Amino acid sequence: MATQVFKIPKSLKENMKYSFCPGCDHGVAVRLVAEVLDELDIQDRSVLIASIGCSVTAYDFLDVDSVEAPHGRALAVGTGVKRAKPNQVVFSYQGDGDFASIGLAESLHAALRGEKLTAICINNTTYGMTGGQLGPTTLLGQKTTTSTMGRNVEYYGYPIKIAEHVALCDGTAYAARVSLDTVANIRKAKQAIKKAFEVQLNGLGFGFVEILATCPTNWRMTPEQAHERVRKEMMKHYVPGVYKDITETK
Ligand SMILES: Cc1ncc(C[n+]2csc(CCOP(=O)(O)OP(=O)(O)O)c2C)c(N)n1
Ligand code: SF4
Repeated sequence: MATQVFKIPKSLKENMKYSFCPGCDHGVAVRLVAEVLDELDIQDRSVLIASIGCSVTAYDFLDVDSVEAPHGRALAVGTGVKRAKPNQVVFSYQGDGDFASIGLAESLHAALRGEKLTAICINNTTYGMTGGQLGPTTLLGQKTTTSTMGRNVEYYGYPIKIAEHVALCDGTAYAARVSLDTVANIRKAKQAIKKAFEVQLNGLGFGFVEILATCPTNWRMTPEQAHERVRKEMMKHYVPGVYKDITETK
């Protein structure tokens, strides 16, 4: 008898039209979220708070209720949804620009308040949807359409280490940074996403995962080159790891 080794998660919509560019890690990240929703059996009571940017199209793929809260306001709206409906599982799926630039105040204050929310932040070191402008996570020296000579400290300041900042918030129960550059790291990423949902399910506080991801289109690279860049440049500055896990100390 044949063994099934691959199946489409039930938390993904059927016959969806794929909208991400070839080699973009958004597709892998969204799928991991769907697998976690399946494994935790929470699809029916989950609410996605969608953002702005390429990440917003998560609502085209995930078969869950969703609310769109663009321009960085995802976790403010998520707070309202969760407080009104505490039995729902509320999570955001945001880009680094949305989460850590225009939405930095909303994001950190949700963590500081210890909202029982899960936030997934895709860090591709650029504003993807709008054409590859400099974002809060753009690395020093990185050329973008708005930093054509490369990011320098004098003009643009330093890139933000999001997971470390979130971990410093007292209301954060779990904060991790993961990468999708290898199969082993994709597996680790899924475990981190699961943990970020579990802390919400157990009422422990804010759960957060920063996912290092490719944007081959705006980096003007092939998918292979883009993953190499994640390994050689991004992971050196944005070191993967678990930055806070209060379940470890309980
Ligand atoms: C106040 C404001 N300025 C600019 C924009 C245009 N805008 C829409 S999406 C986006 C970039 C989002 O980048 P990011 O959050 O990194 O997500 P990605 O597209 O990389 O997934 C920008 C700047 C906006 N929506 N609102
Ligand atoms: S522009 Fe970048 S982030 Fe957006 S879908 Fe294409 S590769 Fe992905």
